[in-house]
Amino acid sequence: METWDECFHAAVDVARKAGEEIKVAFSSEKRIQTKSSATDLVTETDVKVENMIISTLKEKFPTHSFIGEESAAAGEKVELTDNPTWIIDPVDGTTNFVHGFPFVAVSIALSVNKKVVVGIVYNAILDYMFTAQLGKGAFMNGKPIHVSGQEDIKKTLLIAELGKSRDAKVLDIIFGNLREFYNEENITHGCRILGCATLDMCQVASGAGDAYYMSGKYGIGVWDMAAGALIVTEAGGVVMDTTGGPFDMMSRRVLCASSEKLARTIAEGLTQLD
Ligand code: LIP
Repeated sequence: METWDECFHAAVDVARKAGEEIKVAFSSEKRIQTKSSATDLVTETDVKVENMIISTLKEKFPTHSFIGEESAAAGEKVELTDNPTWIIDPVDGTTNFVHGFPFVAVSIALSVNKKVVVGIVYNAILDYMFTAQLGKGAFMNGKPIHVSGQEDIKKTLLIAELGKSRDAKVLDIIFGNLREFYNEENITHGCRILGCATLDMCQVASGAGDAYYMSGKYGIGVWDMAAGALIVTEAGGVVMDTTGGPFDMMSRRVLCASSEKLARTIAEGLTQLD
């Protein structure tokens, strides 16, 4: 079986380098622009870091393909083929980054035959390096991590996101979904919103949170999910579609949980956005 060790080490190295740039920029003045809407932010750091990651990996692996959040925003076609493909979010949690809220991460995944074999999520601000290789387990700062194994919704710390849309109908569904798990009958221990999809998934992987979901086309892309999904499954967790079907990283929907039972309970309670 082909191993992807060389790619794994290259991804860790370039994530660290990206993290250094993000950390310096985090406490400096930022130039902020908007992309698809007034709530979809981008900074010069997002673009600079993505270019650095792509050029570094391209030099090492010239035959590989690339999907990057900012390249996509600039109009590049997002196409996942069987060719080894690097999937990059240079600064996940850009709104957090702009405001100095320290849940910001660089996310790098390598997909081969449309299956993720390497996943790195690095929060340089807090120095949390989450790594996984297919079949080799998940780690935080080199130590193995595991999901909590929680099955009971009533003992769950649930993580969700609000997304970028401010459309009233979309918000009704988003807040309705939160209410489904935050009410008198279906009592979770609590709900958290961190503003950083990749770190949301890593919280589930490390057992700090029990489940996370994000549904719909309003703000989540393959770059927000690819690395995190591998880290969750390698930590013993479950990743599925928010409808309860199989996970498709190109679908813009994800539900991950510490157990199949918990994932199914949440999927049954969710109203879909699209
Ligand atoms: C963000 C996600 C966040 C989600 C936002 C957005 P970005 O990614 O990490 O969880 O709620 O809508 O997609 O744009 O900061 O890389």
